[in-house]
Amino acid sequence: MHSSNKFLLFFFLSFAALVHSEALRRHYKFFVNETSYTRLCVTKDILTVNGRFPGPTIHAREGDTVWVKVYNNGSNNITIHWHGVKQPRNPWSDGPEYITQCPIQPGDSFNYKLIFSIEVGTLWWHAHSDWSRATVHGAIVVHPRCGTPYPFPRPHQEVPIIISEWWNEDIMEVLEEFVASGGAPRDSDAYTINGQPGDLYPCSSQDTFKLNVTYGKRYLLRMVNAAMNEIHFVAIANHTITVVAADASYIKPITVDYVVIAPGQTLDCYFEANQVAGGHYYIAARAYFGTPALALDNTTTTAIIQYDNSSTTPILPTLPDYFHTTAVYNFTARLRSLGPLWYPINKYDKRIISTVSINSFPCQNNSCAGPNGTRLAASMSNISFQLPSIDILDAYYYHISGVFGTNFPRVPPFPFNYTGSDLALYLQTPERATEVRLIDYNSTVELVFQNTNLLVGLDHPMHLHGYSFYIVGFGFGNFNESTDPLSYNLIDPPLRNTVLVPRGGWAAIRFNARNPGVWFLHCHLERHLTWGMDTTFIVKEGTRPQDRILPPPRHRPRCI
Ligand SMILES: *[C@@H]1O[C@H](CO)[C@@H](O)[C@H](O)[C@H]1NC(C)=O
Ligand SMILES: *[C@@H]1O[C@H](CO)[C@@H](O)[C@H](O)[C@H]1NC(C)=O
Ligand SMILES: *[C@@H]1O[C@H](CO)[C@@H](O)[C@H](O)[C@H]1NC(C)=O
Ligand SMILES: *[C@@H]1O[C@H](CO)[C@@H](O)[C@H](O)[C@H]1NC(C)=O
Ligand SMILES: *[C@@H]1O[C@H](CO)[C@@H](O)[C@H](O)[C@H]1NC(C)=O
Ligand SMILES: *[C@@H]1O[C@H](CO)[C@@H](O)[C@H](O)[C@H]1NC(C)=O
Ligand SMILES: *[C@@H]1O[C@H](CO)[C@@H](O)[C@H](O)[C@H]1NC(C)=O
Ligand SMILES: *[C@@H]1O[C@H](CO)[C@@H](O)[C@H](O)[C@H]1NC(C)=O
Ligand SMILES: *[C@@H]1O[C@H](CO)[C@@H](O)[C@H](O)[C@H]1NC(C)=O
Ligand SMILES: *[C@@H]1O[C@H](CO)[C@@H](O)[C@H](O)[C@H]1NC(C)=O
Ligand SMILES: *[C@@H]1O[C@H](CO)[C@@H](O)[C@H](O)[C@H]1NC(C)=O
Ligand SMILES: *[C@@H]1O[C@H](CO)[C@@H](O)[C@H](O)[C@H]1NC(C)=O
Ligand SMILES: [Cu+2]
Repeated sequence: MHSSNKFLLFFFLSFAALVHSEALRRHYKFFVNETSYTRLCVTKDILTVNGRFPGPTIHAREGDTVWVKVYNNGSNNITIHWHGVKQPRNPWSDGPEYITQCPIQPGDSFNYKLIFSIEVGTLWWHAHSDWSRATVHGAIVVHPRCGTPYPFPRPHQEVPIIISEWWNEDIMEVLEEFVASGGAPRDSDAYTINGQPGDLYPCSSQDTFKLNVTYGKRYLLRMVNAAMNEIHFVAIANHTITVVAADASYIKPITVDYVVIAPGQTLDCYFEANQVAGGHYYIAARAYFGTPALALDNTTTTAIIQYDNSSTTPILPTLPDYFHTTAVYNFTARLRSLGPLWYPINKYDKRIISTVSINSFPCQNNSCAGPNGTRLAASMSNISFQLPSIDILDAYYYHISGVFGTNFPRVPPFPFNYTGSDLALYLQTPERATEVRLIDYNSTVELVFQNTNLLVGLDHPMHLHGYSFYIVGFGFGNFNESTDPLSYNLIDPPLRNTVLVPRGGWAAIRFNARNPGVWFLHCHLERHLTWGMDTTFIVKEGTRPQDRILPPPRHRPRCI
């Protein structure tokens, strides 16, 4: 090579490295406060990080450790969860309030330590206290290790696409009204893409999120569903989408007309700007409800892809119908992990079966807004989980008794025809308790979620903290312990942190319990989380020092 070329190449590479490493910081500062925003012609204060909605993107590299100091400059308690970051041995920084920490109170701060391990791709962070995550959330981009390319063609540009949900009322009022009434929460007024509803809503055309594209280039969309209560279909008019990763784990690429993304999930996908005629095209997202029994927000949020040499009215893509369950599970069935499995899952040590149900409690004078005047609830294995007032991690670590019990059952306490119609009314009422399940260190767990048709059968995105798990199977009807495992995929199941459990069906996951700690397990639909479709797994410590929970950070928020 000619020496001046060499010099130029060296200069170029150093410059590229500089640009990249600047994005990869080890320390971030998050200032949480109320900031004024206008959407749908309504101006109100929303809780934000650094004044931004959605909040700032965190960039990290595979295996990094990153610190985020969160200052609470607002007027509500807050905690932040790093969704999908496994935090090996470090439950202290996981974030769910009253599970691994007490909230950061106004005027206080907490320095979270994020330990990345095998995650690569897109994750996200969000508030994990009351309903603050409606506006307190942002993307986490985990870049591959230095010198490791993507296992797919290099994109020209990478863009976060964060779907979320907007209420014209204050979110704390929505939550209070919801809890007080005993019924369903009021519907949101819009969905948003990167904080903007899009031009199908009033007062929104100016600010619609737009992505300029050049013919012949490839664009990587780092998609997050941060919506509170709805699973979404997403499509791009006249462009197919190639999905390459799910929940920060590579999959065998699939090319599809639409994607399905549940709250808590992420998808890395690219599209080719291949329209010779140029033009403007909508990226559109709207909800999947599963059943007409729910009247949820049925609006459509949009962003626009615009080719640089044209201006036309954007074209809308076709999205599957609100009730199209087959369209959802056709998509999820196609996700297969790309590489070899991280650990063997052909055998398991313990199978846990848990029902996931919508329930109701009796209400004084039948005055609640649930069916027949009852109070709506939700449960796992018939236990509607109650948050304690001291976090479970502290209670466990410091042996404080009376905070939680260890009787979360291995199988549902009484069997019934879970997916039957006309279920007996008495089955509707769960127990209220704070019961966890203890898991042996390094055991391989199979966890089967059995959906039920109590009150209304709905799809539930179940999220486990501290782990990614292999989704080995799912199906419709009641899980059959002798026949259903025969059709498991033990070859290339997807590795995810949130699994969609079909309405009227079941889903089975396997994971190796090698991350000791206190890990929340819950439905990622916020209303179901509030109603108690939650539990906690305590994975015991191993015997060697490197198999134990890290020592607690010195300064932590107090529970008083
Ligand atoms: C909230 O924080 C943002 C960014 O940190 C700052 O610009 C703004 O002034 C703050 N607002 C209030 C009301 O303190
Ligand atoms: C934010 O809160 C921290 C303490 O948590 C305080 O030191 C800082 O001055 C506050 N910043 C603003 C802008 O209020
Ligand atoms: C995108 O293209 C439009 C029209 O050509 C232009 O006005 C706008 O500034 C561009 N936006 C960006 C971010 O480059
Ligand atoms: C986009 O797709 C629609 C059908 O879905 C077709 O009618 C239209 O011609 C396409 N437009 C362009 C610009 O390719
Ligand atoms: C836009 O650019 C493409 C590629 O250069 C070209 O083929 C196409 O004719 C252009 N379209 C318009 C409307 O100018
Ligand atoms: C959305 O729901 C409203 C009733 O709440 C109904 O009037 C409207 O037709 C629905 N829109 C769509 C696109 O289904
Ligand atoms: C789902 O997949 C099945 C079999 O692979 C196919 O017959 C069916 O048409 C698909 N349905 C949809 C809505 O894509
Ligand atoms: C329930 O009804 C009784 C008698 O009708 C009444 O005294 C009481 O205030 C009612 N309670 C509520 C919560 O409405
Ligand atoms: C409401 O009460 C009626 C009459 O007792 C009963 O048939 C129905 O199943 C009840 N619905 C619910 C959701 O409890
Ligand atoms: C469970 O309920 C379904 C739907 O009502 C019915 O088809 C099935 O036969 C029932 N199974 C058993 C074992 O009763
Ligand atoms: C975990 O269990 C496997 C299989 O029983 C064993 O080979 C391995 O050494 C164990 N690892 C640890 C860290 O205990
Ligand atoms: C904030 O957190 C503290 C500590 O857990 C708690 O005592 C207080 O009730 C919380 N405040 C609100 C409004 O929830
Ligand atoms: Cu749910």
